[in-house]
Amino acid sequence: MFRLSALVLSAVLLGLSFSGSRAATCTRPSVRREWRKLSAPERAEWIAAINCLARLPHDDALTPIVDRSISNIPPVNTSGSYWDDIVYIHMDLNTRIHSTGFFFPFHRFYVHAVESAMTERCGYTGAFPYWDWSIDAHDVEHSPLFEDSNPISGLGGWGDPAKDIQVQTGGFRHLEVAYPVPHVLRRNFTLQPFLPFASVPVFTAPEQYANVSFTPERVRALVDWTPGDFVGFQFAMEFPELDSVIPADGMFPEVTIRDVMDTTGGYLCYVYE
Ligand SMILES: [Cu+2]
Repeated sequence: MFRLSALVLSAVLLGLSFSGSRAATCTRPSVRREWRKLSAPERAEWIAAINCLARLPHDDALTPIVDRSISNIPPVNTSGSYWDDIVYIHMDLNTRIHSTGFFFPFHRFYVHAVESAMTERCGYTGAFPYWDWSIDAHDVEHSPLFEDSNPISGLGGWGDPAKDIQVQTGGFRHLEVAYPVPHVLRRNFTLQPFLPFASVPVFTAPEQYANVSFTPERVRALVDWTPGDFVGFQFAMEFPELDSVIPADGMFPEVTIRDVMDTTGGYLCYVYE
């Protein structure tokens, strides 16, 4: 029943898919750089663009497609911001985009969509940065990324436990977010992230410490499994249907998995430094 309705929905969405994408070309790909390689003004511009999206109003185009009895999330908060809408689609689509063939394609699409919103709505001029967390995997808690308290260019530290773990420093210290309830950005750190899910059978070792399972060596082995080969990696994870439309809850023009298989194929146009 659920699968059937998902199929019908896919067929409907297919007709609405973004058809011009395959004709696009990519001659000057943007270069995504590691956060530490950005200058302070470049970091400040990225933070300012996120904060800008968080000042824009809710977009009525947001149309959740997953029944809330399945997504198990709060309803849309129309007093939230455009940034909250972006966050919401990731929550709404959780069961569609995680542990399925949409996993890699959706997240490529999603980061691209956020970057485009930053550029088009907030005048952001840079490329989307990334975090090479294998550098910090041995001690994520003390990663320099979370020790930069600069009020304009820093990501700020962990939240204050005495203040509802709300972030007190850095460029996001005033960021208000709407879900699950309106609050200032919280940021917690735990080495046992899966402990709360101990009763869920899929987590076979919920008490395990994250820095044991995700050593730099383990991360490297995962990446090197199919080095630089997103297509091979994607197929190895789960055979995707290339014509499947990536869901976007009405927020962004929809494209197919095929459109995001190549980061310099035209619809996407970026490389990693
Ligand atoms: Cu995700």
